[in-house]
Amino acid sequence: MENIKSHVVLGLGATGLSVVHYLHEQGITPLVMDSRHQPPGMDELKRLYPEVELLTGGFDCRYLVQASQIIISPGIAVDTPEIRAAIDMGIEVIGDVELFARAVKDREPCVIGITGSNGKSTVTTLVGEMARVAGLNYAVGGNIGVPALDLLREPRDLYILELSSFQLETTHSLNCIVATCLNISEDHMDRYTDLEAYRQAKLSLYCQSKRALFNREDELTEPKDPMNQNSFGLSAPFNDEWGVRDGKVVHGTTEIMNLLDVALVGSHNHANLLAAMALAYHAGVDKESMIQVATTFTGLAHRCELVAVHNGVSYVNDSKATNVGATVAALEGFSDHLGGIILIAGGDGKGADFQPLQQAIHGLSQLITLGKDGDKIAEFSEKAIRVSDMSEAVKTANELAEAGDIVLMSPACASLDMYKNFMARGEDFRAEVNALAGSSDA
Ligand code: UMA
Ligand code: ADP
Repeated sequence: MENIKSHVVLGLGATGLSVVHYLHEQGITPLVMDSRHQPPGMDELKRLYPEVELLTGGFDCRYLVQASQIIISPGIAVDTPEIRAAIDMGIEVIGDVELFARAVKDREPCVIGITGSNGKSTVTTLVGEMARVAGLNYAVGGNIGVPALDLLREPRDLYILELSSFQLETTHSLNCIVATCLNISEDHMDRYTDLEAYRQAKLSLYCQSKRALFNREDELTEPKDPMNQNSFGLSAPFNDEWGVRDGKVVHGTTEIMNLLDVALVGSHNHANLLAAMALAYHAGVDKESMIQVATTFTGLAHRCELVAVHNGVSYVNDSKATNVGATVAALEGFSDHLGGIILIAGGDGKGADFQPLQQAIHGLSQLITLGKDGDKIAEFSEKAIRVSDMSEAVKTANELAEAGDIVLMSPACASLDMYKNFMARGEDFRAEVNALAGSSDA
C-alpha cells in the first residue's frame, strides 16, 4: 500500500489531467485512477508527471477510503459503488469545477455560469464573443471543452463557464456574478433516476450566484428563491427583463436592435441570444458590443449548420442534437419551411423517452433512422426507412429529396454507439454530402 495519497483523482481524460496539473502547482502529488485500461490522458501524464502513480481498469476502494479528498471527473457517476462507499465514510468527493471555485472564492465574483439541456455552448460562445468585442480580459471554458482549472493559468477578470449537470453535482461554492439555466428537457437519463433529479442538479447553480437568470417560457428553469432573479424569453418583457417587443430585441423599455438583423436563425437561437445579452450585461458588456456580435455570429459548427445545397436540396448538420429536445427545437425552427423535410435520426438514446418527437415527426416527408436506438424512433412513422450507416442515410435521402427540400441530420441521440463524438458524426455527414456532389458532377 505504498501509493496511499491524500488526494485521489478519478478519471484521466481532459478533466483528470487538468486536476493533476493544478494539484502539482499546489505541491500535491495525487494518485490517479481510471476504470478504463487505456485512459486518454495516460501518455501525457507519464510524460509530464512521471512521479504520479496511475491505476487503471477500476477504482481500488483501499486507496479511496484512505484519501482526504477525491476529485472525480464528470464522466464518472457519483453513484458508482466504490465512490458511494467513500462518501458514506465521510470522505470529500468534489469535481474540478469545485476546485476552480475554491481557487477564486476570495475574489470579487468573476464567473458567469451557464447550464441547461440545450444551447449552452451557443450561449457560452456568444457571451465570450461579446466580452471579446467589449475588450474585457476573459476566458471561456468548462463543459464546452477547456477544463475550468486550465483557465487559471492566465490571470483573468472574467470566466465564462459552461456547466453540465454532471459537473454541477460535485460543485457547491461557485460565486457567480450571474448564472442561468437555459431550459430543461430530458437528457442523460442513464445517469439520473428521473427528470427531476437531473433538473435539481442543474438548478443547484442558482444557489451559487448573486443573480439567477431563468427562461420565462420554461417553468422548469424557475429558481425557488424569488430574490435577485431576472428572466429572458421571446415574449414581451416586464420591468427590466429581456425579450422581444414589436420585432425588436428589448431590455425592459430599452430597444437593443431589430430581430431581423440577428444573424442566428431559429427561434431557439433568438432565445439563446437574449440569454447571452442578459448575462453579458451583468458583466458590464455595452450594448454596441452585443449588437456587433448579434449581427455577425451565425452559429457554431454541428448545430443546424448548412453544409451544402445539392440539386436544390439543403443539407443541414445538427449532429450536436444529442437529445430529444434539441431535435424538436430544430424541427420547430424549420416549421415555416415550404418544402419537405427529411430527417436523419438515431444513435445512443441514453435511456431517453422519444415520445416528444412523435408530433414533430408526423409532418416530415421522410424519416431515415440509424444507430443503436434508431428503431425506437422509427416506430413513430410508417414512412421510416432503417439504414445501417451515414453513407446509406445520405444516399437514401438524396434519392428521395426534391429541389426545395431540407435533409436534416439531427439525431436526438448521442453518437457514441457509432462515432468517437458528435463532431466525428457531423464530419461523416459532411463528407457523405460532399461525396454526393462529387458523384453527380462526374
Ligand atoms: N470514463 C470511464 N472511466 C473513468 C473515467 C471516464 O469510463 O474512470 C468514461 C466516461 O464514462 C466518459 C468518458 O470516459 O464517457 C469521458 O469522461 P471524462 O470525465 O474523462 O471526460 P473528460 O475528457 O474529462 O471531459 C469532460 C466532459 N465529459 C463528460 O462530461 C463526459 C467534457 O464534456 C468537457 O468538455 C470536459 O470535461 C472539460 O470540462 C463533453 C461532454 O460530452 C463535451 N459532456 C456532456 C454533454 O455535453 O452532454 C455532459
Ligand atoms: P449544448 O452545449 O447545451 O449541447 P449547443 O449550443 O451545442 O448546446 O446546441 C446543442 C443542440 O441543441 C443543437 O442541436 C442546437 O441546434 C440545439 N439547441 C441550441 N439551442 C437550443 C435551445 N435554446 N433550445 C433547444 N435546442 C437548442
